[in-house]
Amino acid sequence: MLKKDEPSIQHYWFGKAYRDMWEAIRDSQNRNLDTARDYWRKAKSGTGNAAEVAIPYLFYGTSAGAVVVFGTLVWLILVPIHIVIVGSIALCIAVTFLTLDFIERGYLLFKGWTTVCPHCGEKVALPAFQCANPACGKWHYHLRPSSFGIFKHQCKCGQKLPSTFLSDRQKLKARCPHELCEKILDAEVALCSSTSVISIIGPPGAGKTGFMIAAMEILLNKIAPKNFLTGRFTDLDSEHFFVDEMKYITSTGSTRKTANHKPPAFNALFESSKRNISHQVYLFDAAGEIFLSSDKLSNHHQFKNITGGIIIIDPFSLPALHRKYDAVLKKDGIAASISKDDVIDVIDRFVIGLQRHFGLKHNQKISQPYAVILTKGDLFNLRKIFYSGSVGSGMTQQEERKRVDQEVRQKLNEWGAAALVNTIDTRFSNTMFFCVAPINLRKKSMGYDAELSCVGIMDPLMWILESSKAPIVER
Ligand SMILES: Nc1nc2c(ncn2[C@@H]2O[C@H](COP(=O)(O)OP(=O)(O)OP(=O)(O)O)[C@@H](O)[C@H]2O)c(=O)[nH]1
Ligand SMILES: [Mg+2]
Ligand SMILES: [Zn+2]
Ligand SMILES: [Zn+2]
Repeated sequence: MLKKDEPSIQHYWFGKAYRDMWEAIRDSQNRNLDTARDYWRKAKSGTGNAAEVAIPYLFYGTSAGAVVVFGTLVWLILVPIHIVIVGSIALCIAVTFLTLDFIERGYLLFKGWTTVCPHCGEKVALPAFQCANPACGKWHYHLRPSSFGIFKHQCKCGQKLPSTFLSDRQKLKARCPHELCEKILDAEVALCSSTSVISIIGPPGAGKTGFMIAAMEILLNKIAPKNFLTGRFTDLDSEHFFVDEMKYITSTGSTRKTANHKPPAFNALFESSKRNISHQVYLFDAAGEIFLSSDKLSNHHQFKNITGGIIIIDPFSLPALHRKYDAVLKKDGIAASISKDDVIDVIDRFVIGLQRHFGLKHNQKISQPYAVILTKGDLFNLRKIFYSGSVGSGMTQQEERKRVDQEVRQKLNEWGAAALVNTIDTRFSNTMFFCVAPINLRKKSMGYDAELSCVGIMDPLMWILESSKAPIVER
């Protein structure tokens, strides 16, 4: 919810001008009446004989009457003229600020600039800006061309603040305008960039965080340079989490379970001054537990702004592979890293959550692109089933994607997951199936050795970014 009270002074022609005008109108009428009262007093001042009483009475009485009648007449003519003049000036200013506001909004729309708060997931049409006067520090929630001012608003402390991006509003300190969040935002990034919100969905332990770390690595170090962009994290929390998680994977062979200590989102900005691009990719990796109840989704506003999604499936949790590999996984001591929950339940609850809380209609399929990903493809060389021998087969990228999509679907059917494929097809209208290996876990004589290998991550990412027309991959 946006706060309504604005600590700015109304523009003169929308506030004080009216008070001044009413003051002037009241004042002129009072003066009229004072003059009439004055004459009336004089009219009654005659003493002596009848003539001495009647003459001033006649003269000043007529004058008092004339002042009341003609004064009021003139007053009645001048008041509307005054109102029209003040109103016209206010109207001109209103037209100017409405036009400028319209142009600014149109420009943002044309550029596709829109941001989603990395902290609460709500869309941020306009951040709140802090008064530049350190002694004041009040937050302004409507710093745009308006009745508070066209290019500048004046804070109640007297400080003038720029109110358009033409007048450098983005240089002010900004924060999320949503009452329950109010976390600091980089105004330049929030105001002047477009955003892809990619949500990662899957049960606890499916491999969402492993995928997310690998996806960010590929975005920053492969996709960005390939498209002549520079990429960086938009906040230190995300950057620290990324570095820590990479270290944790290589030192322990595992990711950390997602809990509250991690940033709710993983946000990076990709820029190219040459190609006039400034695009944020926001990967949202919630703890798998939120998908075990549709009502836990309601706090995560990211879900109403999704531009693309990823459904993570741990293949070793599927019936056939579970039967085949469970004993070996237990013997090797890695059975705990296999997901235990049913992906169909997760998808059903996700869809119910979207219907209950985020406006998805009951008979409506989810239309954004969703990559359905079998992960942990390094274990037992699973990924090789889909990719061996296909390299250099003369297929186009599209044909190769389609081939893998068909093969993964077929294998899922063989592995006892036909109902899962069916659920996905009933709930989503734009999907593509992949198999990846974000981490490579190698067995050693003593324990395991692990690295972030990112095998196959590029393809689903590119597919989602292309399908959702993200400017960083548009040709
Ligand atoms: N061998 C292998 N293990 C993986 C891979 N990806 C994830 N894992 C392991 O699988 C387990 C669960 O992975 P996470 O990525 O933490 O799973 P998650 O879906 O984020 O789980 P929650 O945070 O509980 O929702 C961890 O032990 C990971 O190390 C992979 O590509 N290969
Ligand atoms: Mg996780
Ligand atoms: Zn927020
Ligand atoms: Zn101030």
